[in-house]
Amino acid sequence: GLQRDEVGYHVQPVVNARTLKVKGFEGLIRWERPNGEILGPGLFLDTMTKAYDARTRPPTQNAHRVARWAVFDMGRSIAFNVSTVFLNRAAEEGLGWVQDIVGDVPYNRVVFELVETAVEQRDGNLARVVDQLRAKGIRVALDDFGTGHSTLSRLRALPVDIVKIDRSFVARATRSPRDLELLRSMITLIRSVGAESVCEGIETQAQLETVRMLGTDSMQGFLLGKPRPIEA
Ligand code: G
Ligand code: MN
Repeated sequence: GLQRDEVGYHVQPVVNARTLKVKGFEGLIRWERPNGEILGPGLFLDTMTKAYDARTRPPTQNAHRVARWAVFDMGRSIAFNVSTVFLNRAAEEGLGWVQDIVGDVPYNRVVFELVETAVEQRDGNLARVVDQLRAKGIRVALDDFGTGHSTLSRLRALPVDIVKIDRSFVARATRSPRDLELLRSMITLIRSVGAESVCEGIETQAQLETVRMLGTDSMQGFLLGKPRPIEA
């Protein structure tokens, strides 16, 4: 698939919860197979990164083109997912890899989302590399907040700009008062540490209205836009 150039980034809009305007895009890796099937990273990323580069460098196929397209409109940003395992190692080699991913897009339009992988590890150099990125004006997001390792200790350890609340919390918030209060508290907590909150997985009008009512900064989800190729 890599050799046939079938692997690349699609984009999904991130929307300002107050103005409902698109404020940026998240790049999401997809394998478009010749039979029309579109595979998400869960099905191939581990295998691919091993084949692609022993250091599990994030793949960069059409990344530059996608990044340039995303930030064409004034003020919009492009986000890429990077694994904390990769970042821990990358702390040693400077920030050359940043340009490998985003090309010549200005740093202040770039977001890196820290995603947890299955590999259990200690944070080590993570805080240092987050500082290095932020010193360049790159924003850093904590992805899937509330699940796995992406939780309060991470928020304590890392001075992130953005926290993305996992979609499981959004899905439940419209179902019970307890879950609603949990989501409200997460949004408040994120604001109180000076970060911007993003509610992920907005699929219904009720979820959209709920997270706006709770005062989240940004929203993302199928209702607002599914991941699509930039051509679409
Ligand atoms: O871990 P991260 O938050 O980066 O995951 C993004 C993934 O979530 C993408 O693969 C995307 O297809 C998926 N996704 C985006 N929006 C929605 C949504 O509204 N509902 C569901 N179920 N998945 C979504
Ligand atoms: Mn993400």
